[in-house]
Amino acid sequence: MENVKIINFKINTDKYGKLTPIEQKIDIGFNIKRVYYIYEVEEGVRRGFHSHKKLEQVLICVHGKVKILVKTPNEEEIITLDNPSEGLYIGPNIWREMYDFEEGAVLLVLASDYYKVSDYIREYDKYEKYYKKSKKKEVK
Ligand code: T46
Repeated sequence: MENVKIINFKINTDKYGKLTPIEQKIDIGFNIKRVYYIYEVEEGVRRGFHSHKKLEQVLICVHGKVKILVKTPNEEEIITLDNPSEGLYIGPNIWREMYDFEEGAVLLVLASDYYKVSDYIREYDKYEKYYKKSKKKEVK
């Protein structure tokens, strides 16, 4: 779907285990200004429920398993992340929810900007309006 894609990172396997490098501008199309990770999420918890105006991010489940719902007013998709060599790119203007965190799961996020409260849209009806307005602007 628009502004969402899976990125497959390189895996270096040898007799000592596996190593996956991630390099800015090579594996990730944006400059990484922030890294955070979500962990110790209890069973039944659903997080997210927002969209970003400008922020680009790549989500990587470095341990365990988690489901990500990505949604626009026109389409939606559920992606299971359970592979540390796979990233989910989510660009601007996409509603997201994260749920079904497996016990011990760690969701690592690479972000294109610092934490800015003003970039969040946390109510779905406001997001829908913002999305439709920005699509109209694109057509002009
Ligand atoms: C996103 C999904 C995938 C900070 O202080 N700095 C930060 O960089 C972040 C991301 C959060 N926070 C604070 C703000 C809240 O008090 O940490 C608390 C939890 O954040 P939030 O409720 O926004 O977490 P999620 O899991 O709903 O969403 C996060 C990101 O905020 C968001 O950008 O796309 O993960």
